[in-house]
Formats: sequence, C-alpha cells, structure tokens
Amino acid sequence: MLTLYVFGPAWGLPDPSPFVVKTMVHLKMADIAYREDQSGFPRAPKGKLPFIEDGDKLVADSTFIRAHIEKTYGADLDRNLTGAQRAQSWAIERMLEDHLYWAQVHLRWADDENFEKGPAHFFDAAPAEIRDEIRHKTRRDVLQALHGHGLGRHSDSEITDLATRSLRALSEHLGDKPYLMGEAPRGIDAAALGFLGSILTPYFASPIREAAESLTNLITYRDRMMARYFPNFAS
Ligand SMILES: N[C@@H](CCC(=O)N[C@@H](CS)C(=O)NCC(=O)O)C(=O)O
Repeated sequence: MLTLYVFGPAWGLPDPSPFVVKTMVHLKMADIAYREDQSGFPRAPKGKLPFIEDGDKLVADSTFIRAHIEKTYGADLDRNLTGAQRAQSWAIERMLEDHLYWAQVHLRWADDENFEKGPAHFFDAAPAEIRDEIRHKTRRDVLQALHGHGLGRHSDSEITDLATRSLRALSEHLGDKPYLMGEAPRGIDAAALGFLGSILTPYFASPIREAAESLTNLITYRDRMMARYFPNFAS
C-alpha cells in the first residue's frame, strides 16, 4: 500500500502542513488507499514533507505526488474542467503555495506567542541538552527563508495586507459556488483546504485569521471541505 509521510495531526488540523493536507485530499479524491507514517522526515528526498513511497518509487513534493498519482492510477483530478479553468486552478494554487504560504509561515514562526504554542513543540522529543538550541536554530533558519523569499522583508501590517488580498481573491473567485471550480471538488480544492484550514484554525490568533474570518464564504467552504474529507476534524 502507498505510504504518505506526514507530520501528524496538530492544532485542530489533520496535519500542520497545508501541503500534506493537500496530498491527503488528492489521495482521497483519487480513491487511493494509503497509510500514514510520521517517521519519514529525516529521509525526506527534498528535506520537506510530504513525500510518498509507492512500490519502489519515492516521490517528493505535493505537486509531483499529484502528477504521479494521476499518471499511475489514471485519475484526472481536474476532469471535465476547461483549459481556462485548469489555467485558473494552476494560478490560484501558485498564489496559495508561493505567496499565502509565506504569510502563514510568518504568523506561526515570527509571532512569539504563536511560535511558543505551535512550532516550538516540534522539538519536544529532542534530547533535553540540545532542545533549545535546535528550536532556536530552526526558527532562525525558517525566518531566514522567509526573508529570502522576500515576504519576510515587509512589516507585519504589510504582510497582513498582502495576505488579505490573496484571501479576498480566493473569496471572489469562489463566490456562491460550493467548490472553487463549480459544483464538484477538483484538484485545486485540496490546496485551498490545506491553506484555509491552516489560517482559520482557532489555535493561532492573527490578523490574517481575522481577515479570513470576515470572508464568510471561505468559512462555509472550509467547513464543507472539512466535513467531506476529514469529518473527524469538522467543526
Ligand atoms: N513545494 C513543497 C512544499 C512542502 C513544504 O514546504 N513542506 C514544509 C512543511 S509545510 C516542510 O516540510 N518544511 C520543513 C523544512 O523546510 O525543513 C510541496 O508542495 O510539497
């Protein structure tokens, strides 16, 4: 059976990583049975989760995992979409993964209170004598990556403004539809659930969460997706 390497449920979410949640939903959409394994991070081919092991193949990165399952299992997660809708899906996904993701990194890793109650606990199992050092070094590395991306160079309020623009764009695109591309869920909805779940979890307070909460169609959409794919985590 296919193995999906995950971090494991946390903070009221099936996984703290929106990319892992995206892949879980893709596997469910394609009706592929899989098992989860929380021990894979040290051997992740690209140093990140998710990755999968399928027979003798290791596939890293949620987008390549999707391509692998579509090719290997004959699933088209964008079936019946027009070329324009597929293009929109790709553009929305890039906005979520290469823009909004970094705002979410900022809210979890730069804010002291959120860091202490959230990511700081990733290191709880490390040996006591090096725990604080690893915690401190990893936080510094993540914040350096955020600075390298560019978003981390902005002030808190500028980051909130930019994230809010992406959330508004998502809300406008969704409108009154049940799913982002219409009446039925498609590939893009998996990424959207990953990111909206991460931002809307009541576990972390942030102005970005407040902005998302003011967009009521995003809340009902998140609830609809959660109830469909992760009933145990639905509110
Ligand atoms: N492009 C990757 C992004 C995956 C990613 O950024 N994963 C993060 C968790 S949200 C991770 O594993 N970070 C660990 C690290 O960078 O050390 C994908 O789509 O799978």
